[in-house]
Amino acid sequence: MFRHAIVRTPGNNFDAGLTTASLGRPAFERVLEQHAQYCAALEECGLELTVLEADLRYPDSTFVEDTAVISERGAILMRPGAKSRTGEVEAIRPDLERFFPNAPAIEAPGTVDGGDICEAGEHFFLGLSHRTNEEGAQQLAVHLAALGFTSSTVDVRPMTSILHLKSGIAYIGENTLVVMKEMADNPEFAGFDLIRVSEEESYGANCVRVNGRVLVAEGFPRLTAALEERGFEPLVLDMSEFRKMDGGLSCLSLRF
Ligand code: CIR
Repeated sequence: MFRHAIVRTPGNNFDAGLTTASLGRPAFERVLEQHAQYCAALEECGLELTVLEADLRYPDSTFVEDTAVISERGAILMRPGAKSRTGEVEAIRPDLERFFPNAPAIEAPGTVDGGDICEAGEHFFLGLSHRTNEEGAQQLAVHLAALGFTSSTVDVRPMTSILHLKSGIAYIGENTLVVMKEMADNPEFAGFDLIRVSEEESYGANCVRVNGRVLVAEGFPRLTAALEERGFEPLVLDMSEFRKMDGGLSCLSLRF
């Protein structure tokens, strides 16, 4: 059960963040609207929110998930791999320390974006990407082991359509992984029940289990139906403006 989430209001320079998507510029009014709907959805799932002020020094800082990995046994501060984002960790540190004093941190030359880290019960999948390097993943594995978790790496560097591991996979509880087609046959995931996401619905794979619900992006009817068939309760949200900046549902909050 999650009780709390940290989110950060997008700044009016949100469109100056990093992106590889060619979906056009996000419209700021709609960004704010969609962010407010996202926050309302988390509250509907029973979470109490800490809403941080926009931080114009870091246009991508609304994607708070990349700054930390939080488990029920403690938090670890990340070290995002994009230069323009490294400072986001210092910016959010005091807010995290209110809940998690003395959290260890990934150190240089290690880099890890929280979006590459997928918790699946007692095990964590650590994505190696253009943001998360092997040194960072090794450091994180040690911190997770100290908390009693196992971990293994999944190399997503050859997959050009995704930024992070969790752009293509989500653990939604009940031993179930939602996974994009390109990754579904990875032997790492063999012990899980898989919901395979077709290529056309690939963006939808970044969904998030929050207590009784699964947050899913709007526009992916087959995925939504597959979740319902298996007894999950989707909560559908319009993510169009975040998608334009390579963002998804998971990256907009830190949940604990
Ligand atoms: C970036 O490129 O870093 C941001 N524009 C998007 C980060 C999305 N984060 C995530 O999926 N965890």
